[in-house]
Amino acid sequence: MDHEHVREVDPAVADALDGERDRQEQTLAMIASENHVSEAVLEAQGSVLTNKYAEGYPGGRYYAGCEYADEVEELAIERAKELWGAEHVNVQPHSGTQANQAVYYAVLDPGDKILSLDLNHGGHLSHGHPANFTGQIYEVEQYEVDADTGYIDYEGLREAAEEFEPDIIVSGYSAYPRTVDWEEIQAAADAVDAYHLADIAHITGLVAAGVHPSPVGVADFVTGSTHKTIRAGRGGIVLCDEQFADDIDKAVFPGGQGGPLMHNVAGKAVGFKEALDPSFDEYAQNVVDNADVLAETLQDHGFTLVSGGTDNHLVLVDLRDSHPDLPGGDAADALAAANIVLNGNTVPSETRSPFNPSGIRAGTAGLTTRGFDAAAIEEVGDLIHRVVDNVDSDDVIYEVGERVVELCEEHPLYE
Ligand code: DSN
Repeated sequence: MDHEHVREVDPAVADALDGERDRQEQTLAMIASENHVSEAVLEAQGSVLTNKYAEGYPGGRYYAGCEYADEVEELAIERAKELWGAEHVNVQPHSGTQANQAVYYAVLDPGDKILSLDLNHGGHLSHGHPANFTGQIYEVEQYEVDADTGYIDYEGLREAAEEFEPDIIVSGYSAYPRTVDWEEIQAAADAVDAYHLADIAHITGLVAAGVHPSPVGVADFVTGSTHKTIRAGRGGIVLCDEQFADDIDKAVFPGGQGGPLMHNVAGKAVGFKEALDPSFDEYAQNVVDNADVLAETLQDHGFTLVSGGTDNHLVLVDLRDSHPDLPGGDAADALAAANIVLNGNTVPSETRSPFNPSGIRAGTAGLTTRGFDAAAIEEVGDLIHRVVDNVDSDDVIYEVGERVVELCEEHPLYE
């Protein structure tokens, strides 16, 4: 992966691409929303399909010359149907947020009501945050996790739904370490005649592999991104029953997007094929097992985890008990200096700013892709502890950074 053609034209960008490749090789990608796609997916995403406009859908495009675009999109759709068992799939959303946007656009009018999880409790910007379009054109009320357990407060959600009478309830989260009970949320939606959107962006791969229960066939709409735990081409996806197919397709195009990014759709098709291989189920199970090992290791070192552990691919550490003077952003900076890349994250009952919050979030999807087993993950947990306990020690950060490079070399990413 030398970027030789880029180098001929643009050495500055080639240097940056080489730098990013080396950064990924030599650091631990523990941002819970990241992963490493295969070289096949990279090749598909960097293919000639980037040149093609294909507004419309297979068999009904607005431009000529779409025969290969049709083939690729049909393959992506068929594979997605098989992976998630959905009646209808739209593979064109450019991102998870645009998948959500399509659902809102399909079934809501401006001023309609969204009930969603608070961002500090694990929600997502596109679920109604004031800085996002959803918080500006819809009326939003939020539910929370239980203050004591860190689990979704399903009773509070039901009460909030009865009081607020939302048009849609959003479930599915970006910093929630526990299994989601889709049926509980569906029951709350049914009780007030609301739609239910389950955003499985983080856990698409876990759901496809059956290591997390599926909301498909429970919620009215399921959205996701395609580059996190599912490890396919970058972008988003909408899954729904046939009855909503036309509304969703129109909401994606022309409602919210122009021409689909067909090179990314090709990346999705290739990644979905890889995920249909039985080895992917083993990978997804390993992701969850590794997260559990990480959770236990961190707890053994005295860290407090939101909800006391994890059922999925991520752990959320609330630093306020173990390191009351260390905000999560500063912890993440020290870890990055030691080649461990994760993010500062807000936690329930947040007392700091989102720019330097009280928690750190770490995921195991990327490390599992490069073959980290339980012993290696336990060592990573030890290294995280060493850095967080010594954020002002250049010596510790240097030593941990060196060990991380060795671990990375033992688990190469791209040949
Ligand atoms: N940025 C993603 C995350 O980190 O969870 C969600 O969009």
